[in-house]
Amino acid sequence: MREDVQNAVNRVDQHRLWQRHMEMARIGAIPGNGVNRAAFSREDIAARKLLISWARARNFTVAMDAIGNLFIRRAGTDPHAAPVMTGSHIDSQPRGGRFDGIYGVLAGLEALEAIEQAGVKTRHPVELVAWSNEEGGRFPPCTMGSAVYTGARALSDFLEVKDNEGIALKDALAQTLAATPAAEKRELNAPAAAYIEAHIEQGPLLEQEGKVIGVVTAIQGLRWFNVEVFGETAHAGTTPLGARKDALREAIAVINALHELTRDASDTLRFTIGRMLVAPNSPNSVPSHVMFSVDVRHPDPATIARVGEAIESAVRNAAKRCSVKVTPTLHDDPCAFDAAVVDCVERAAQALKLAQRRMPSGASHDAMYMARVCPTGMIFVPCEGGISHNEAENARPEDLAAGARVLTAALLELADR
Ligand code: HGY
Ligand code: MN
Ligand code: MN
Repeated sequence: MREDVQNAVNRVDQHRLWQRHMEMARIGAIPGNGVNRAAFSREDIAARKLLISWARARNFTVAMDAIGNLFIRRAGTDPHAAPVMTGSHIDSQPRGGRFDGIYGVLAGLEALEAIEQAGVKTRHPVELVAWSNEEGGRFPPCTMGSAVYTGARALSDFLEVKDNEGIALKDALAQTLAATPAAEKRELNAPAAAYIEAHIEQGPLLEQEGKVIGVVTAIQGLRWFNVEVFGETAHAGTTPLGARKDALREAIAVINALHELTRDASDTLRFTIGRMLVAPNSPNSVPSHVMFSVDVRHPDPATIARVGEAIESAVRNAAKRCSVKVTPTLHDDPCAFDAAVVDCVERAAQALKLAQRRMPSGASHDAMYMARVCPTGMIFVPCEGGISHNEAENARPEDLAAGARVLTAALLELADR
C-alpha cells in the first residue's frame, strides 16, 4: 500500500467513529437502544445539523440539492474533476438501529477526516453524501433521494406523497431545506466519478463465517406496490354479512392470494406486507377502505419480473365484492456493481489483511441508483446476529473502523485515477 494511503488509513480513529455513532444515536433515541429518525422529521434535521457541524470543523464544503441530499466535499487538485463519492443515509426505520445508514455516513466522514489529517492530495474531490429518505418508511418509496439525484425519478413524482398523519412530503421537505444551515445549492444529476457505500450487512453471513469485510457484488431486485380495496362502510350490528362490501375481509383474501403467488420452496423470494391503513378504523363500522404495502424481492431478474408482473392480476382475481387499485411505487431490477470497483474494495481489504468475502446484498441501498450513473461498489461490515430494522441492531467498534479503513484506501485509489 502506498505510504501516503497507509498514512491516511492509520488516521482512521475507531474511538472518534464510535463516539459519533453514539452521539447520533441520541437523536431520535427509542427504548431498547434503537432510533426513530424519519425522513424530513425534526430528528432528521437535528442529525443533519450535527453532521454539518463536524464537516464545518474540518472546513469541508457543504451543499444540498432540491430533495435535501447533503454533500460534504474535500477539494481535489483538479477543480473540474467529478467527485469520487461515498455515503449512505441518516434516516431510519420507525424501530431502527444505531448503525443502518448512519454507519456509511460516519465512515465516509471518517475517511474524509483521515485523508485531511494525513494531508493526502487527490486529483478528484472526495465527497460524502447523506441521501434523503433512503428508508421510505414515512414517505414511500425507499431510496428516494438517490433516485431523484440520479434522474431515475422526478422530484415531482413524490411531492404529494403523504405520511400516516396526512403530511405531504413537499411540506416536510420545505421545512428540512429551510432548517439546514446555509449550504451551497447542488444541481440534480451532478456528475460523479465513482461511488462506494459502506453499510452494515443486515444479515448473518459475515459474522457466521468470522469475516470482517463484505465485498459487495450486487443488490437483488425489488418491486413495491400500494394495494387499495374499496368497500362500503356500514353498521356492524345491523348489516348482514351477505350484504356487506367489507374492504378488510376482502383485503385478507387478497393477501392470502399474494402469499400463494410468492410461495418459494427455496425461501429465496422475499415478500413483505409491512404497512396497512384501515378506514374508518372503528370497531363497529364495516371497513370501507384498506391500503396496504407490498414489498417483493429476488436476485434473479426473470423471477422478480415474473412475480412483479403477476401482482395486479392476483389482486384482481382475489377480490370478489370490492373494487381494487394496484399502484406500483418502486421498480428496481437487480444491479451488479462495477468489476473494477469491486476489485478495488477487495484489494484494499486484502492489503489490510482483513478476512473478507464477496457477497450480494439482500437489502437495497442508494448504491442501487448510483450504479446506474457511475462505477459503484459497497463495503459490508458484520452486525450482531444479522439483526437490522430492529432496535437490537448492533455492531462492534473494531469492525466499523475496519470498514472505514478499507473505504479510505479504496477512495484514495479511485480519487487519483
Ligand atoms: O428496504 C431496504 O432494503 C433498505 O433497508 N431501505
Ligand atoms: Mn440502510
Ligand atoms: Mn434500512
